[in-house]
Amino acid sequence: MEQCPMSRLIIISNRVQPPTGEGGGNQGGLAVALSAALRESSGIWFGWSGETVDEFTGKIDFQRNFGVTTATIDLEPQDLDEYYNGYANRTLWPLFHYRIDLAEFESGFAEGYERVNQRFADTLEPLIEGDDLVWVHDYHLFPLGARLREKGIRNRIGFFLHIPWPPYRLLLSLPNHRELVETLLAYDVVGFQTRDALECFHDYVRNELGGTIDGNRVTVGDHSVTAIACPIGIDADNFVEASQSAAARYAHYRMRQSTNGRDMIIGVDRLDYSKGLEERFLGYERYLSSNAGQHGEVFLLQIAPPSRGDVQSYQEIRSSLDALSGRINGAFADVEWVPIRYVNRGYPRDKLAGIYRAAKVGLVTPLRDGMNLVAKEYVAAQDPEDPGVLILSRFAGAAEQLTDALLINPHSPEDICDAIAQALAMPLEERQARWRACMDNVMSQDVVWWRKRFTDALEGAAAAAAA
Ligand code: ADQ
Repeated sequence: MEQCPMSRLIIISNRVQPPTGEGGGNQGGLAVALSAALRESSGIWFGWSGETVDEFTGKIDFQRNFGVTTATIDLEPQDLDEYYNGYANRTLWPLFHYRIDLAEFESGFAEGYERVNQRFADTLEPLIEGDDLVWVHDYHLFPLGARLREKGIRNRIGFFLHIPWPPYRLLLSLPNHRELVETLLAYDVVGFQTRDALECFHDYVRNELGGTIDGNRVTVGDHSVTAIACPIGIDADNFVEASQSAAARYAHYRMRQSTNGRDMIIGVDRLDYSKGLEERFLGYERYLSSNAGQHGEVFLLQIAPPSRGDVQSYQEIRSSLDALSGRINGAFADVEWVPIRYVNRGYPRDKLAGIYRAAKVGLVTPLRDGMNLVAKEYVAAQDPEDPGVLILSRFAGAAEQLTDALLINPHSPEDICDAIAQALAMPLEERQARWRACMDNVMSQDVVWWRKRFTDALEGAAAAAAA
């Protein structure tokens, strides 16, 4: 049993995912890990309920599920438009994923974002006590720490960014970028997924804020913050277990039956333009064009549940993928074989684990990704005796850790095509060696390791400040 954190933990994220069962049920790995930490420290998970009301009241709905207390507030429809669909997902998300062409800069969005962060701070403040550790998550809530400080909160407050941090010059295109970045100085610890993201943050601090970097300490004027790379992992033991569950074995068996001896390539992603799905389909199309002998021998199963459907760029990527998969299937399919099975829905974790295990190749090709947990799940689900091959974009955060995957440039259809050919022909010994190296990392730097690394830094930073 890992040691309990001494202080009560308060976690804040845009949405709250309460546990659905003792073992986590179908909760994602992140929610399972955070729930475990909250349970051990009798903490609280605070965030938006997902519901809207005509007028914001600040009323907090407390619930307790499987030992975890959640506290949620309802927002107004205008908040949803400006803060969530607006600034978070139409301004920050595209810009932080290097898609300045898709980023929309509306002053109304920025105002709504500030308003909601203020609302979070106002409603959260009375819940914070004594030496609670406060841990804020992701790009929806950059300013929350600063707003809490303004209200006199002196507790240790940390921030973890799940998405990439953009290069310095790219960030300059965000109106009020300086104001946004400066709010990070209110935290005791700021965590990034990768060294690359951390270095981009350092560049901004040096060039734009005139700050200095000394090891983990970033100093601007009389403010100092600990900034670390702290890559998130999956709940690896739990996922390995899930991949051997009855549901997974059944899914695996059904999948093998339906593949008819064909090799399966798997892709699993939220339907998002950052995931490189169009480029993936084009890379696979190139593979089909240049490997006629493989027609009927291989297929791509792409699982992509729609997300953020209120945002236009998400509607566009969806119709573009519909067209592209239709075109490729129309060009290559015959009466007994369809090259792409394209599925727009989610699956329970157990079943997903069984499907991963049945796939010879895991194709994970985001154009940019903070980490990408699918890559790690694919590795964890493999049969050690006969593992599949992970093809991974060098622009996913996971590429810093899974260096024995086949690393590719997701913008290049040729790279994807060559990697598929290499993966399908890879001898067993090489597959095992590459998988073992990836698996060692997935197991040792799992989600509990990540959580502990972050909360230890948060406790340590406070000790340093007090010394
Ligand atoms: P996401 O962009 O959502 O997360 P990712 O890390 O791949 O991306 O996590 C997706 C999760 O959803 C995985 O656990 C996956 O199994 C699950 N999922 C996807 N499709 C599914 C389906 N059809 N059915 C069931 N489950 C499905 C953001 C950042 C990432 C970062 C994570 C965590 O964008 O870079 O890794 O947060 O920090």
